[in-house]
Amino acid sequence: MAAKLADCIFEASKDDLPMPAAAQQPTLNLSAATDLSLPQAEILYRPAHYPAAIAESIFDELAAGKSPTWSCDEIRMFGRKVLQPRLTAYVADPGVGYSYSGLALNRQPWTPLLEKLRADMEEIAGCRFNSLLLNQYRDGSDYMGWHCDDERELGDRPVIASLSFGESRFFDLRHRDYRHNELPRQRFELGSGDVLIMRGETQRYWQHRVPKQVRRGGCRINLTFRSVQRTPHS
Ligand SMILES: O=C(O)CCC(=O)C(=O)O
Repeated sequence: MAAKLADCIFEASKDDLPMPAAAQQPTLNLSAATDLSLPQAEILYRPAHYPAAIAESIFDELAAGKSPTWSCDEIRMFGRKVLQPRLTAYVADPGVGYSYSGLALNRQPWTPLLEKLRADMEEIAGCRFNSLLLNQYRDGSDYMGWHCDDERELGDRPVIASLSFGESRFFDLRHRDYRHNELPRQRFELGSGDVLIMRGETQRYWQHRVPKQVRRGGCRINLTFRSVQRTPHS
C-alpha cells in the first residue's frame, strides 16, 4: 500500500485567497539563518544556502523537465476530479510510494543532481531521506493550500527539508488550533536557494501553505525531502 499524503494538502478554501490587508501578518524579514522559535515547532531557515548562480543552474535543470518529468494530474476533491493547481514530480528509493486524493504518484529515479541535493539536506538535517516531492508553481496563480505533513508513514516527528528555486513566494504558517489561541500567523518569503527545515512537533501543531500571489509572474520550484518509515509495496 502506498503512503498517503493528507487529502487536505490540495484543499482550496477561502483561506487560500489573498488575505485582506488588515488581517495580514507583517512579512518577516529573515536575512540570516534563523530558528523561528515558534511554540510547539522547530523550524530552521537558512536563506541563500545555495548562491544565486548555483541556484539558477539548479532551477534551469529542474525546469527543463527531462528528469524528473513534471505532470499536472487530476485529483479527486469533494467527489469531483480537478487538476492540481501546480505541476508535481515524485522521486524516491525503490518501494517507497505516495498516494493522495485518489492519485498514486509515479515514482521516478534519483538523478545525480537530486542525489547531491539529498546529501546536502541530509547533512544539514542530520537524518536520511528516501523520498522527494517536487512542486512547480508555474506562476503566481499556482499555489498549495493549508496542510501539514503529518502522515503516519512519516513518523511521529517528521523531518521535512524544503529547498526553493526560482521566483520568491510567500510561505505562511498557522497554528492548527488558531481559532482558540492567540498565536499569530507567520509569513515570510522563500527565495531561490533558501533552505527550510521543519522538525520536532511542527507538523503536529502547525499548518503551512504557499498562497496565490497573482502578480508574481515567475516560476518557482520547491523540493521537499522526506523519510517514509514504512515502505509500501508499490
Ligand atoms: O512549496 C513549498 O514551499 C511548500 C511545499 C509543501 O508544503 C509540501 O510539499 O508539502
